[in-house]
Amino acid sequence: MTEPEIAPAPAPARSPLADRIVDTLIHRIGKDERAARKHDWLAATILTLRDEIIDKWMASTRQAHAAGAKRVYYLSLEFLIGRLLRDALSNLGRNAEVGDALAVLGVDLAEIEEIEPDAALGNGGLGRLAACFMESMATLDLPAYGYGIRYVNGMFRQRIDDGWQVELPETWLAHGNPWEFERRESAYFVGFGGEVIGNEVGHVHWKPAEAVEALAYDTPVVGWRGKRVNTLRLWSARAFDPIRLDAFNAGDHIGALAGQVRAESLVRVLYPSDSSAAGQELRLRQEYFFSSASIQDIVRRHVQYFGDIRTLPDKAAIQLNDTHPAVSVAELMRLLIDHHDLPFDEAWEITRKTFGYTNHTLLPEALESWPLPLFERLLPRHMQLIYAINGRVLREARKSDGMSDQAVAAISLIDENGERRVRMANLAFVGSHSVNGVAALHTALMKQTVFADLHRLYPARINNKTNGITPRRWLMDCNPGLTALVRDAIGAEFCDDTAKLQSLDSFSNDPSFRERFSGVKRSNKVGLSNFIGESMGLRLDPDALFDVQIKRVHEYKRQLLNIIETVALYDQIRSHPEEDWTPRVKIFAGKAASSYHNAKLIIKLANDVAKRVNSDPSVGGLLKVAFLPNYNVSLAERIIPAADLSEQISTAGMEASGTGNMKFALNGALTIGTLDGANIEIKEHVGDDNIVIFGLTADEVAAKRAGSYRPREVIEGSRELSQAVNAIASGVFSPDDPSRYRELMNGLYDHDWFMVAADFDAYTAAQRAVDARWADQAGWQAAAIRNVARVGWFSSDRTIGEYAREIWGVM
Ligand code: BZD
Repeated sequence: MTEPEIAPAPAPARSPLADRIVDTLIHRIGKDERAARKHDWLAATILTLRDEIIDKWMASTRQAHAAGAKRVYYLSLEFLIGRLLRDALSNLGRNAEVGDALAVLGVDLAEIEEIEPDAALGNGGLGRLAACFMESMATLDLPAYGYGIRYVNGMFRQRIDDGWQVELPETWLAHGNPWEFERRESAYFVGFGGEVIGNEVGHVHWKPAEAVEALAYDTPVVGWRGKRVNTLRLWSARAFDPIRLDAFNAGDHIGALAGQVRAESLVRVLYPSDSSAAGQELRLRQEYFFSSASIQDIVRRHVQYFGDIRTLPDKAAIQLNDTHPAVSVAELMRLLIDHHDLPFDEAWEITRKTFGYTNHTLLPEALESWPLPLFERLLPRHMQLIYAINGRVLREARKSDGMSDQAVAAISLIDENGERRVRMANLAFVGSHSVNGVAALHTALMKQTVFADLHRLYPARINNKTNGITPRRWLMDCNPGLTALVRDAIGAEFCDDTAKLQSLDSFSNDPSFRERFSGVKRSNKVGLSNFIGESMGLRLDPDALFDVQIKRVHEYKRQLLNIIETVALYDQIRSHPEEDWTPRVKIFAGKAASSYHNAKLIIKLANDVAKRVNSDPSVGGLLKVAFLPNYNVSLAERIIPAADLSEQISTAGMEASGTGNMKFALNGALTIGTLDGANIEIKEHVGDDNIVIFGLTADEVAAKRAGSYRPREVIEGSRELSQAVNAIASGVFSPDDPSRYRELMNGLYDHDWFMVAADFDAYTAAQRAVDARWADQAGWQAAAIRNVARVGWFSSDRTIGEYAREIWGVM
């Protein structure tokens, strides 16, 4: 008997969109369908989408122009934007359509999304905040530009070799960048060094000794529902003379290229330190390079559209993301005075009305200041202007009641203690009409500590804008399961306004909803477990409690507290195997600044502890430790939806805000945290019963530091803590080098600046309270649901609305 003939199923018809993608592939990538590899499909898809975005982009620009609208300029040395394709597709509502079109072509959208490079032009929270803000400004239909640097090598790639962090260059541009447009017409001269001719009274002319050309690359930023498309403009650098032919012809083939090499060094790497001022000349050059290009561009656009430079504050709001762009204050003054012939006083008024400054840290080592001789050599005209600004500010200070000499010295733009230095935070403060902190506690501490005297002189200037995160990337795109579940329960309105998540609250009492909710979490945990299994060979139980701390590694963030507690728990489980322990998986990820010795040692310790614990059959399935290499935005998108417990355990008073804390809560993790940064406001929103708070307050930390805190006594007084610390110090986890952690542990005994010992018992107790809550799964899921329902306020749409109304005057 012959088999009946089955006609092949007719190939699904190609949509016009599929045809366009193929057309792009052929004509712009130069490949046909058979030859195309995944990267070619990725580029063709992005270019096709970009063509559609361009129409909206131009419409947005035209509309702002026609309305004579005020524009917002967000100046940031960092934009941690991550991958863009999924975000753009979902904001345009084109996910399904593009997925179908590619499927017909035999291409899996999820697969090509996964190979898009993660654009890591930032270190951590500050850079990611800038990216969330860009998306929210487009969503709120605000005409806005982001300005930054197009680093050739962004944040380094982290490899873990035998437990140690190894830094490798990140090559995100290796396959080209289909998102960006090179704007050959937008190029500016940026000078360095040289001399100032003339004096402050007459006409002044700065003759730089060297110069580079700043060249613009624009990336479209698509808002939610594609309402508006804004521009992220990143500067690259090139020499005016790419090759000196005279030198080349004379045989100096290398020297002939020196100018180009020097220019390129400006945009070559992101400084990978997030917690100490970089200090090197190249960093100041980067700061001035991007500030100058951006301010020139803003001024050029204003004059072109509005004619009169004196109306700048009515039409432009420039926000300084920390002090990295603070030299912009002096640069705008220079352009107004030297190029637009305005008198100093008028220039100063325009400048102050135009700028706003956001502070992100109180850590003294992170407050930027530059040796005065270096600053003067590199930017002689700016130095003159800073002296003139300082003269004005100090006169005001001396006139003001009750200002001591000490207070006046603290206000000065020049630090006269020891080697004279230019204080960038003071420059940003006096040059702005608004100075904001990023969470309520942080803002209060700014007033009491680093800016106490400036605050007394200008009491109306400091204000708070609690950070937020974009719910598109951090809920809808990274957690489609939860998004669908929430939509089924309360409708889709929350997609346009996260305050509407509130209606989810009552579902916390609905057992069937709780079951579906925990089902979504479980499937996210299975996904993460598979990923960890495949990439690290570590098998995890998705029913264990996933306890996650992912962020930059820094002593103040206290990964060490978490690791020591893990060691203590390990010890307890081994001593009392009969007890009813909650199975836990401790997940860590994060990069350490390459020069930060203790942070790198903490990474090694996490890996050493993982190695020992994971291979110990006596703790079996009860405890596993995983340090995931190369933490970045994409990895965060994978981990956060799978977390049960969010570790936000910084020493109180030290984490300005935190934004990871918000992402976890929005994805239904419970927080274990200190009363620090935005944790305090998260607690107020979710309610005391739905968060686990422990430890010293910021005031108590300050009092302990000022008083007679004796960590040695604390450690010796706690059996669990001393056992864990001694085990680590004596080499239990580092048999190959028993003294590896001796110094690190001695630091706890001797000074314990970060209060690890002081908070240890409270932290352990809080962890055991977490175990007890976990045993009551209905209660746990209910609390997790209430977290999702109650943290809608932490949307960056809300934050940007506040900036727009209260700082920028654009809403
Ligand atoms: O900014 C962070 C703070 O530590 C967080 O508390 C806060 O939530 C975010 C956003 O406001 N600061 C940084 O991320 N800082 C840096 O990355 C940085 C980079 C270069 C130089 C100095 C600091």
